[in-house]
Amino acid sequence: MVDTSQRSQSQQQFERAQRCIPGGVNSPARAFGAVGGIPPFIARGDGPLITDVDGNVYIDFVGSWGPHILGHQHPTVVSAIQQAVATGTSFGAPTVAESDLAELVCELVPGVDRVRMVNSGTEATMSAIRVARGFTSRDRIIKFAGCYHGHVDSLLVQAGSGALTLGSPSSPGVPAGCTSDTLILPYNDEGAVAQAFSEYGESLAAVILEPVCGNMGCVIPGSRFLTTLRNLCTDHGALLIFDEVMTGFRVSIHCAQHRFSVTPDMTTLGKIIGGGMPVGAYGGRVDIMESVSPIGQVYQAGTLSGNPVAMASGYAALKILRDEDPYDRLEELGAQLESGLCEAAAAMDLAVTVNRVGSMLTLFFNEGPVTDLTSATRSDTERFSRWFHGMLNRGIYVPCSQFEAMFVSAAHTSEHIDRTLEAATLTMRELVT
Ligand code: KE4
Repeated sequence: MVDTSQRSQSQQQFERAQRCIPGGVNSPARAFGAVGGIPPFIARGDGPLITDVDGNVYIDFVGSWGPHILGHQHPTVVSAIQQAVATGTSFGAPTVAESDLAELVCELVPGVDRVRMVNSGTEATMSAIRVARGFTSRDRIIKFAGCYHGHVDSLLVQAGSGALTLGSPSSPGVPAGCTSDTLILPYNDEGAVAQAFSEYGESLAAVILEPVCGNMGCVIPGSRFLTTLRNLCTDHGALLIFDEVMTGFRVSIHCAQHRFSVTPDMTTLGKIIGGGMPVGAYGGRVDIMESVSPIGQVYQAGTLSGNPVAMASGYAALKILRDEDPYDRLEELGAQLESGLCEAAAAMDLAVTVNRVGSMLTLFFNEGPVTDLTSATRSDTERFSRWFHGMLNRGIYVPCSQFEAMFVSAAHTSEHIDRTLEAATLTMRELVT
């Protein structure tokens, strides 16, 4: 058993960081708030491994929360970044690299015929919502409980008192007016969607969702859910937006929209599209995207959008995914991990549910099934915290929340999965004793 519980350098760095950065982190998800303890400060990544400042090595199933489907420091991606940075970093002017990546995205994503690059998934979803509202001249939007689309004001919203009431802000600092046109529905609830359309249909600008949810843990769309949304949006003139920031190029080289055979009107992208560099994107039908400035009236802009270094990184990563097609192997590794976790838990009569699509999966401490936020939040989060620390101390780095997804990369091997399952068995045994 590897004991990586010694984290003195990380502790010092965490104390230092907290003196100048809120919570010591630049994104709350990293602060271990849900599990407690000191987050390891990471010094480097190599393939499927990360090493912290105390020299502890971990098998990484976070992958920077999704971008590293190829593993850390893929040589071709690193080389593309080095070559790009050798000619400058940013010009605030058009570059060839932007067209290279845009053409590849339009080639790979069925519902994208025009695409605008931005710098994060949040920027992508914020922009897509504005474009949908501008294109339809409507204000109301539907989102689903448990789906996260970044820290966009209109999407930081909690369900109103009644099932069909418009939302109220879920964060201080968001004015009620920003969320008063946002309706929150239960994920996978086709009846609630049909009722919402019958009540609000002609005033709806868009429906936005994660086609496979990763932000309440991995939750899979029911067999008719995406098709139902597609048909209702078409019938009522609302735009269907797939937030594929997490699923894009993760569950298929052609995204979830290809895997589930439902084409949205707009798609938002992030994470993998940047190959580890800050890139987001939104795109869709030509008629919709031609409403975007400078050719259209909907304004959206960004100093570093389409940054040539980030473009080169994303282009290299997507080309590898397209040309080397690791998806069958990602499926095999994901299946090996899923079945091993389920077998280990069953052997100890430990109540778990594993939801998986390809190389993204979540182990819920929950009898199951887990199909929406209500069922996901029935999970035993105290038991999850013990699981998390047991795995961390055995050199396995999983997401620090029950309500996130694990990611397997093309750099993982069957041996890495076997080592992970050995650690899982030891950790689960601790949970049941
Ligand atoms: P960013 O602004 O963090 O690049 O993307 C926001 C976003 C949008 N849509 C989906 C489906 C997402 O999953 C995300 C961000 N995901 C989280 C974790 N699940 C990022 C981690 C973090 O916030 O630090």
